This record gives sequence, C-alpha cells and structure tokens, in this order.
Amino acid sequence: MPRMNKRAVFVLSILIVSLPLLFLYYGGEARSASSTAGGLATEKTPVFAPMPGPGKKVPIEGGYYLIYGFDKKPKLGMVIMKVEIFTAEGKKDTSFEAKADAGMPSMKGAHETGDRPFTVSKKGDYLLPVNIVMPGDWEIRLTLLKEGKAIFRGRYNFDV
Ligand SMILES: [Cu+2]
Repeated sequence: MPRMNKRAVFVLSILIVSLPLLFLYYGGEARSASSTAGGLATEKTPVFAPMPGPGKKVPIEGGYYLIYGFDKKPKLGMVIMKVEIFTAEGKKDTSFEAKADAGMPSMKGAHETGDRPFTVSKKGDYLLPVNIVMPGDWEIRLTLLKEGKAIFRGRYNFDV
C-alpha cells in the first residue's frame, strides 16, 4: 500500500508539472490561430497588380483601356502623372474617377501621400502631381472608380 501511494504521488506530480506546459502549448495554438485571422483580414486589403509600363495599353474592363505617363521621367521633385482612358473604339472617356496613392515600398508609411483625386483637363486627360521627395524605390497605386465602385487597381514601380 505505501508503494502504491508513492506511485500515485509520482503520477500526480508529473501531471501537475505538465499541465501548465499543456496550457502554454494550447495557448500558443490559439494565438497563432488569431494571427491567421489577422492574415485573412490583410488579404481583404486591395491588391494592386503591376501595370505595363508608361505609354503602353493597360486593359481595364469592358474593353476599356488606359495609357499613363509622366510629363518627364520621374526624378526628385514634382512630376505630373497623366492617365488617358479610352473606350474599346479608342475614344477618350472621362466618365471614370481616378485617384492615386504614392510612396516608397521600402519605407512604408514614411511618405505615403494617401489617395488623391486626379483632375480632368480640357483635353480629357486625368492629371495628378506627385512629389518625389527622396531617391529610392517608389510606387504609385492607381485606382479607377465607376459610379463610386473601384473597378481597376494597378501599380507602377520605379526607381529614382
Ligand atoms: Cu524614403
């Protein structure tokens, strides 16, 4: 009988030591599960596909396409981005709303301009000044909206 008791005490002490470890283990699982949920949330943030380069046709939808460019090769200082939108027949279209955000991917949050609206010129060009404030990698994220709904997102990456 005393032997059995010793054994029971041994088993109990093992359990007492291992229980907190089990809690730690499953607690960790729960934490990683919640970070996965966070990962899903970030997947909901808009995705900007890389656009073909300046001067090239970029398909939008419904046969529409756009061509973008700059008043000069982007360098330090102010550069004006121009976006032209065309129908499938090649007619200029200004029924869209255009906005863009610019920043440095390697310095997230440092120079982001936030989404700013393009203005439409008399010629029907969408124009937006972008201030390149430091040399390095830059990204312009273009969004087109139709009746308030974002129907196109594309990015242009370049080095200054
Ligand atoms: Cu920077």
